[in-house]
Amino acid sequence: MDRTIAAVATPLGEGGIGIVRLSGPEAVEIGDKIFRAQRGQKLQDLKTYRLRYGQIVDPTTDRQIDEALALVMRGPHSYTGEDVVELQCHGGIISVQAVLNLALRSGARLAEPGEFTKRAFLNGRLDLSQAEAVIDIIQASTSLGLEVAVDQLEGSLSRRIRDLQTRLYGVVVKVEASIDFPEEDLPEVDLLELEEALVISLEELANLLATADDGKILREGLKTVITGKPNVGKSSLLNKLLDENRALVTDIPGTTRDTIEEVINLQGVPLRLIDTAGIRESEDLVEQLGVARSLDLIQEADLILHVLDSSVPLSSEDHEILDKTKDQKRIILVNKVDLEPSWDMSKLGDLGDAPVLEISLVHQGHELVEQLGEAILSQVGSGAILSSAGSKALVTRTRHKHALLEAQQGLERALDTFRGGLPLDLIAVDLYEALEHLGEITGETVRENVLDQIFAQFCIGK
Ligand SMILES: Nc1nc2c(ncn2[C@@H]2O[C@H](COP(=O)(O)OP(=O)(O)OP(=O)(O)O)[C@@H](O)[C@H]2O)c(=O)[nH]1
Ligand SMILES: [Mg+2]
Repeated sequence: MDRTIAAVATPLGEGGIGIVRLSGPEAVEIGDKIFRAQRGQKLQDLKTYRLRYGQIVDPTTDRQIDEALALVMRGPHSYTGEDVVELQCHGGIISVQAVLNLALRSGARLAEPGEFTKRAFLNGRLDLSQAEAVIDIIQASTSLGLEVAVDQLEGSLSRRIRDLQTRLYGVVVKVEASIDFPEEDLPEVDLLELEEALVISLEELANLLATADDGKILREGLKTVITGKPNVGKSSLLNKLLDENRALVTDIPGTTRDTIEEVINLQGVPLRLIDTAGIRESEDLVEQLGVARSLDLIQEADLILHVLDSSVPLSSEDHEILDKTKDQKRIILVNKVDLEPSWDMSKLGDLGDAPVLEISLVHQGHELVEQLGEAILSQVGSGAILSSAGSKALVTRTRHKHALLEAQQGLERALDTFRGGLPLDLIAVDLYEALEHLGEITGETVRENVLDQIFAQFCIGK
């Protein structure tokens, strides 16, 4: 962090303003090399959080590149905790790039993706779960997802983790104290307190883990795979839900070859809708590849929308798909009910608790979209998502979920040891392990390569 980094912080493209951001020990110095304030004042003499109007000038040729506002924010009270200069220029692809190049030629190094936020983390401005929330805010695809990410940035998850850590450190202190004394000497009440602290911590972990499925859906979207044999109306369903003619629809079976993915916002829940190639045996190589992809996607789906055609006889393909998806959350859509039926519902056999909807994608309009939306939300139990979001911390990342699961296992072992009447020092090992896993969430005990992976998901300039 001894180098000063620079990057364009605004999206690449035409816009009213484009911002080049500098952070590091020489941010102000480099700023002064390339920015000339209208009134001649140096950025160096500027108080923190002040703006100056002036020109960006190439110091080697004295040529003016753009006009700009320069903002100075001195560390440690800046986003990164370091000296930061933001040059607010005109938002053109060439102009912003030219200003960045000047900064690079004047001593800055191009920032890596997420490096500003990484520095904020390393300087203690944010913990790791808050840094992750920054990227979630930027990438949120619905307002509900945004709400949860903002709460996390504000510290909702960090606080829950810290409370857990504090309680467990209390247990560790007691356990270590007791190691110096024979167990009989530990007062009865302390032992009870110790057990209670473990039990409460396990409950808290279970509560957090219970939010992980909903949290993941909010952050990543609900992977919803539209499947069925050829020509049943899968692409028609995608188009209907998107309200646009996104996928080709024809009466030729095997129209869709590749997968088509689009995101829709279902009452705040991002739905990643994926239309797939109709599943059947085929001689055609391209179609075979499409079918293989469809089968893979079925495995990865959070929710299956299985479309059937009521106007043609049920076939072995329909039954195969029903069998493949029997353990998954699914909704069965019996389509084309406007046509003469060629089979009745009893033929479908036992479908567990999957809802079966009779629909006509050709004849039904918006009321069908609403009906489908409700069926989808009720199937994924996202009533819970909608009511829980915003009111408490949600575990939105798989990384956090795994850390919590590991911590849970450690604590369960500790409790077993305790209840088994084994020596207390055995508990300490498990407690330390649980604490270490909790520390991964906030970043106290996280490994360097994990950090790199996390910040690599950011955009450059954040
Ligand atoms: N009568 C009637 N025809 C429909 C209905 N839904 C879809 N179709 C027609 O069925 C044909 C196939 O529709 P698609 O949406 O392309 O079906 P698909 O399942 O995507 O087909 P593949 O991509 O070949 O697997 C088209 O001609 C649609 O217009 C419906 O509710 N009623
Ligand atoms: Mg299709």
